[in-house]
Amino acid sequence: MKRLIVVSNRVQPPSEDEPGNQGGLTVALSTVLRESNGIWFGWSGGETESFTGHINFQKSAGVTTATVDLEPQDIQEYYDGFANRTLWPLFHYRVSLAEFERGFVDGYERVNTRFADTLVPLIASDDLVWVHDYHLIPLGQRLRERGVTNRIGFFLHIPWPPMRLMVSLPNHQELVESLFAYDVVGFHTQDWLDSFIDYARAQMDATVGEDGTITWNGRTIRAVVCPIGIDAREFAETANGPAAETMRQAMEQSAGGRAMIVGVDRLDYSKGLQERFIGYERLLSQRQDLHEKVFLLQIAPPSRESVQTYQEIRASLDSLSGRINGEFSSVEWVPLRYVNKGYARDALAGVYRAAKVGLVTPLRDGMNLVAKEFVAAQDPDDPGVLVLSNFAGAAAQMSQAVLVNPYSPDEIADALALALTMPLAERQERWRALMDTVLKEDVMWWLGLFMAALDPAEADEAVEPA
Ligand code: ADQ
Repeated sequence: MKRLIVVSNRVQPPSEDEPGNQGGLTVALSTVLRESNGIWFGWSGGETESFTGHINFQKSAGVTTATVDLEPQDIQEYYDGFANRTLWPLFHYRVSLAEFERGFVDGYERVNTRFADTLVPLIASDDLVWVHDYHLIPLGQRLRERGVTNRIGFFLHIPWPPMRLMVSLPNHQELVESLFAYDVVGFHTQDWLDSFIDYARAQMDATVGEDGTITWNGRTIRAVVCPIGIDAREFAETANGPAAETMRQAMEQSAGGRAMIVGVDRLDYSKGLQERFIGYERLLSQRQDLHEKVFLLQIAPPSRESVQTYQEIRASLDSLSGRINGEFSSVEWVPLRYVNKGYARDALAGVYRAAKVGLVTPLRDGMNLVAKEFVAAQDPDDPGVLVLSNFAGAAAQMSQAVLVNPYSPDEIADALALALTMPLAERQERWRALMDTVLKEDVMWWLGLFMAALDPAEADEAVEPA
């Protein structure tokens, strides 16, 4: 087995203390990193006055991590700036929220170059390198410029925007061209891949082969669709376990017989939280009969608080939740419980299991793992209903959910009304189909798909009869 080097903005090593409380991505990547004796490289999350390239090596649950600190200006321009104020909004189709600053581009280039300089000495001749996400698009090219000839793959965790939006990025050409330094480029869905292909054809005059290859300027890359999954079996077990059960019972008691609708998201404008609250408000104003009988629990821990748009959306949600509760609450009933903190995964599994409806309505999402977690956590005898945005990557795999247009308050209200009264047989039928997919197309399946493209020789060997 070849050694794998994973590179991502932040490194999320497995924790030795709480093995049951880590995300599927950490578990899946850790498995391969452990088995291949690999390295997980990235930013420590820490600051240093002046970048030295000093690498802090650590070993956690058998996984070696290698992290570097960044300068405050790097963090401002690369992370808060180009990654989160330019690419994140643009790639989520929110071009009016995107900020185009030359300083951000400089910081992004600087950090990608620093990453490359620091990483090159760690790469041995037979290693596979796997770069993750929008923070590090040019890293492959920086590595090639430093003589790295290894197989290098890139996976994008967020959507790829339509060509007409992409061209509003001042340095779009340079950025997209840099992707051709990779051997493999992966997306969650065919939609995102199609947008990439549209761009490559129209803007670069690239040749698209029938076998998924794209050739431009003498370089051929393989572009693949690999929808990420969760460790569904493990999550279902967690949802059945003691910590989840304690949480489920606590929720059931506090619900007092009322049906719970649950939303769990990072507080981010891409998640459609304002639109979700307004859709729920619409339901309450249309359906007097549901008053006192339902409530929405929205768990939304703040993220990226140093970015102004995130401060604005938080303020707007504070005001919306106040308005909804002010208008509809009674002395005995709070229709919207809005919680700004995170929960351990096992507790979250219990919350999902206690809910009658999972409300997952991003305006745009690369995949959305909450939708899959909600399904995996359900009780097969009495499963809740998933209401899912058409614009989440997950919708491509989860057609048995109640699919909605997240921009339409009426559609959200209708979907909620339908979900809350759905007969048991239909709930079970939809859930079984969804659970089949979530189990089959899990995180190890995703990893296998990408690794097979990154290292086709090894994949061929693996399927050859002994
Ligand atoms: P995110 O935008 O962060 O990920 P998502 O896929 O839903 O979105 O993953 C969020 C994870 O955080 C889930 O595992 C969820 O359980 C957890 N989480 C959310 N709120 C939490 C809370 N309050 N407490 C504890 N845990 C919480 C990005 C892309 C997605 C893509 C993933 C993976 O934006 O589209 O699915 O990467 O590729």
